[in-house]
Order: sequence, then C-alpha cells, then structure tokens
Amino acid sequence: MGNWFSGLFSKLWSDKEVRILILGLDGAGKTTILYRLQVGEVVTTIPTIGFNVETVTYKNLKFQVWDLGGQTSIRPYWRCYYANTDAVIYVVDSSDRDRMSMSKSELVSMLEEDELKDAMLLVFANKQDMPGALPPAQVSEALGLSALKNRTYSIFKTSAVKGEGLEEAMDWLVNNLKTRQ
Ligand code: G3D
Ligand code: MG
Repeated sequence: MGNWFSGLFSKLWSDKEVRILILGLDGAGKTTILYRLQVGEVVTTIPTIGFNVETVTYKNLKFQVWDLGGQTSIRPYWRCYYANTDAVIYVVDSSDRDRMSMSKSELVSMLEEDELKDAMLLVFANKQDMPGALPPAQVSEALGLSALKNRTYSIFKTSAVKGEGLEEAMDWLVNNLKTRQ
C-alpha cells in the first residue's frame, strides 16, 4: 500500500463504496498505473473471450480496468461494469499520435453511456517521458474535451513508469469525490 495513496484516499473511507474505472486503448498504461497505486492484489477475471477485467479492492475503494477498442461484439458486456461508477480515469498514450482519434471516439462513445452520465472524468496524458509525446493541452484538444457538457473533468500529464504526475491527478480526484459524498 503506497503511503501517499493511503493518505490521499483516507478522506474517502466511509461505508459507501467508491467505484473507479480505469479505461483507455490497449497499451496506454492502465495496468502499469493500477500497479503503481500499490493498493493491493490485482485480480484478473475474464467474463468473456477477449475481455479481461483487472480489479483491485481496497477498503471501500474498487478499481476496475479493461481495454477499450477492438471488437464491437464485446461492448455490451462493458455495460455490466458501468453502473454506480463514481469516476473514470481515461488513460491516453500521449506519444501514440496515430491512435489519438481512435482514443477520442472510444472516449466519446463511452461517455454516451447513460450509466456514466454522473461519473467524473480524469484524463491521464500518459507516457510524457516519451520523445514526441503530445503535451496535455494537445491531448485535450485531440480528445475534444472542451466540448464536454455537464461533466466534471480534468486532464493531467503523467508518466506511469516514472511514477510522475499520479499523485497530483489522484489528489484532484479525491477532492472532487469528497465534495460529492
Ligand atoms: P495497458 O494496460 O493500458 O494495455 P500497460 O498498458 O500498462 O500494459 O503498458 C503498456 C506498455 O507501456 C508497457 O510496456 C508499459 O511499461 C509501458 N508504459 C506504461 N506507462 C508508460 C509511461 O508513462 N511511459 C513509458 N515510456 N512507457 C509506459 P511493455 O514494454 O511492458 O509492453
Ligand atoms: Mg492492461
């Protein structure tokens, strides 16, 4: 259990479950981030072929992770996980310019889900350590974040492998979750 994480999230410890989804295209850095949080054992389940869900539960916090993109046939299964979601952490590989538009369309269609209409959005412009990584302002523009309506959101630059930017981002998340509890 990372010290910074437990300190940060101690504000949220109550009886109410807090559900956070970590989503994005494959290779964006989601699993790396999940391990970086050091919240406990990562459990992988496979509800259907080609769809792995990684789950970490710590006290009343539940993080669930899977890859967006790819086969449309498995999309209906994602819906089972959307209910009662408090926040979505959307992870983007800032150096993957070729798939930025795919990342945008996956984000847009995910946010159209009715079950996610009240979920706040935290975007990680990840892999900032890579040469040619787009800065967060450009990632924000590529994802069309300024067009979002009725959505509490923010974007942070991160490097999951270096562990940079995660605390600042999670701090924003906790403070916003706290105001809603
Ligand atoms: P995913 O779970 O979103 O599919 P992963 O992504 O967490 O498995 O990460 C995919 C690859 O990107 C991994 O490399 C991982 O180490 C790397 N990665 C994740 N975050 C960063 C980052 O911030 N910077 C850099 N440079 N690399 C990152 P491998 O080589 O194991 O496939
Ligand atoms: Mg993964």
